Amino acid sequence: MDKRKNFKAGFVNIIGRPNVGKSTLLNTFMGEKLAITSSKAQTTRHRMFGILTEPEFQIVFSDTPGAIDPAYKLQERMMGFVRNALEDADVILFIVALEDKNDHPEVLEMALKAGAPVLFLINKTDLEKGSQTLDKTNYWQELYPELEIFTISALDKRNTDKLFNRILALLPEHPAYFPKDEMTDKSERFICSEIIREKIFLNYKQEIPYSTEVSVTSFKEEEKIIRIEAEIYVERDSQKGIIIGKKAEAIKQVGTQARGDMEVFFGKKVHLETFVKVEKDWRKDERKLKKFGYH
Ligand SMILES: Nc1nc2c(ncn2[C@@H]2O[C@H](COP(=O)(O)OP(=O)(O)OP(=O)(O)O)[C@@H](O)[C@H]2O)c(=O)[nH]1
Ligand SMILES: [Mg+2]
Repeated sequence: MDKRKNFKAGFVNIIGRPNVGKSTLLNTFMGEKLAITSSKAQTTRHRMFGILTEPEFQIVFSDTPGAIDPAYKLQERMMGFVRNALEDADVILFIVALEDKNDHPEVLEMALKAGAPVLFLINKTDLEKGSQTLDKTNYWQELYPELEIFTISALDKRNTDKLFNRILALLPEHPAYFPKDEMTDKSERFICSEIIREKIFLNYKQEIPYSTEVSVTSFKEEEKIIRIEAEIYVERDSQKGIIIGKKAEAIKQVGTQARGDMEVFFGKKVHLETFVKVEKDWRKDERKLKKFGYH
């Protein structure tokens, strides 16, 4: 008997405003920290696949940047990734966060027009005060009576199994898109640069995280250790000083935290060296954006 008969596979794309929990949900489904997350908006800048393969199915989840009105070229590129994710979806997971006052229905409208089934997720229900979850559910159900709504907590895994089963039911019969041992479309270098970026989002305030880009320039795996070199780019000289910090303590902290996460991810000892450089106004520069992988 052909074991692949009835095999299901498809693209399940996670869309929503910044900071609603898209990357956290991807990690919850993957059972692994693949995408970086932070309490600051616009942490994710690229589309990233999380590929989950079982004997009966393969789900290709897509994490995407938060949907916004782009103000500069980097954000235009980020919105391009969101549009692509709307176009090739077999299932769209549209997320809002329980506490957000304005859910920007225009993004939902875009998702509903895309043609794939949309599951509407109200996330962060673990933070509920009073009857917030029910109120928000009723509000959206009245506006869109056909909408299939799930109230979840990506962090506490509340109702995520129920959601997962619904996704599986919607998945089309199709052969696998990726080899079964592949977990993402992104390289080890990309994952490392993202881990460093996450620590920058964690450790610095205001414009610094948004002015920073990271590139892994060397990744050498030896028997017992991985040796990684990374360049951290900022937009101005003054920002370079802030990233490094007094007696280089700030950059050391970023390095230590990033190395810790890399060791968990690769299950191996990591040696990490970072270099801070200035790439003047890279966020607005077409050529520099291309160099950093924003096509
Ligand atoms: N309490 C609670 N916090 C959550 C939940 N899901 C995500 N968060 C937190 O919300 C913040 C944003 O989460 P992310 O997963 O980075 O959000 P995102 O939608 O990917 O954000 P962008 O990449 O900026 O668009 C982080 O601090 C998460 O820990 C949840 O279910 N409950
Ligand atoms: Mg994200």
